[in-house]
Amino acid sequence: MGAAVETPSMPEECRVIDPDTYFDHNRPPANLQWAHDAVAAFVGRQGSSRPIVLVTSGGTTVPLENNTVRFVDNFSAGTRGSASAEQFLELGYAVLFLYREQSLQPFSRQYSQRSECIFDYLRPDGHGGVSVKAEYTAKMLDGLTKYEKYKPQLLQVAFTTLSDYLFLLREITLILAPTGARTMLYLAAAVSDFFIPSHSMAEHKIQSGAGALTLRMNQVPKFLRPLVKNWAPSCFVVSFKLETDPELLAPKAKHALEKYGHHVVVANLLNTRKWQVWLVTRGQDPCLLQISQEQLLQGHDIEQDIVAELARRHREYTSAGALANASA
Ligand code: 9Z3
Repeated sequence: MGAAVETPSMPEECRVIDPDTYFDHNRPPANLQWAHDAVAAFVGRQGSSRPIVLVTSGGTTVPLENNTVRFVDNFSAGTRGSASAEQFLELGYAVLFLYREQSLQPFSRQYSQRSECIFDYLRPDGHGGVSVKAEYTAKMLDGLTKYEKYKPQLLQVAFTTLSDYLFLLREITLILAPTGARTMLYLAAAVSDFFIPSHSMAEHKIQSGAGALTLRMNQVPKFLRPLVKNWAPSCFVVSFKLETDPELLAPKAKHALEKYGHHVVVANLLNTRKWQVWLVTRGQDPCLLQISQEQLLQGHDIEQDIVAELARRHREYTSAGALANASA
C-alpha cells in the first residue's frame, strides 16, 4: 500500500490534507446528530464535579467502494477499551464509550468472545423457561449487577468506518471541551493511517474481471493535533501507540508526545499488549506496567493497573488546574 506524503512534485490528490479539508470532503455518519444530542444530555446530567472520560475502542474500517462490499480493517477486538471503561466506572467516572459496532462492550465482553455462543451459558430450566448454568451464575450475576449499577453513568456511541469515527470524535470532544480538566480523553481505538477519499473511490463493487487490484491510499491527517490544540485544549489526553517492532515503540511514543503536546502515550506491542505496557510522559523515563502470566490466568486485567495509574495522574492534573485558577 503506497502512502502518499507531501512533496512539491506530487499530484493534488496525493497530498496530506489538513483535518478541516477531510471533514469538508467526507460524509458524516447517520448517527452524528443523535450522538450530539445524547452526549450533550449525558454530560449535562453529570453535575459539575464528577470526572468524565471518553474511551475510544475497537478498529476503524476503510471502505474500498462507496457502496461498500469490501473494506480494510484495523486490528482491535475492543478488549482494552471495554475493560478500561469498566475500571473507569468503578472509579466513579462517567464514561462515554465510542466503540466499533460489534466489538467488545463493557460487562458483556466476557460473553461475546468469538469461540462462544450465548447458548453455551444457558440451559432449559425444566419449567418452560431458561436459566444460567450453575458454573457461570456467580460471575454472570456479578457482571449483571455492575452493569445495572453503572448504566446511568455509561453512554455508548457506535462507529464503523474511519470517517464515522473522526466525525464522532470531533463532535464529542467539542461538547466535552467546556468540562476542561475534569475530562480525560482515552484514545485506545485502533485508527487507520490510510484511507481512500470518497471522490477517488469506486462507486460500485470493484469487478474482478480486470485482474489484480492495485490500491493507492492517502495518508489520514493527524487528528491528534487539532484535538489537543483546538477541540479540547484543557482536557487530559491519553493516546495509545501500537507497534510490532520493539525497536520502534519507545521512539515513536516519544515522538507522538513531542509532536502533539498531550499528556500520556500508552505504548504497547501487539504480541505482549495483554500483560505489558509503558506509560510515556514528557521529561520522565517510561513507566512499565506489567502483570504476571499467573495474574492473567486468574482473570486480572492489565487495564485495572493502567486505569488506576492514569486516574491518579488525572486527579493531579485536575488539582493543579484548580490551584492555578484559585491563585489567578
Ligand atoms: C492500541 O494500541 C490498543 O491498546 C490496542 C488494543 C488496539 C492494541 P484490543 O482492542 O487491542 O484489546 O484487541 N490502540 C492504539 C492504536 C492506534 O491506532 N494508535 C495510533 C498509532 O499507533 C495512534 S492514535 O499510530
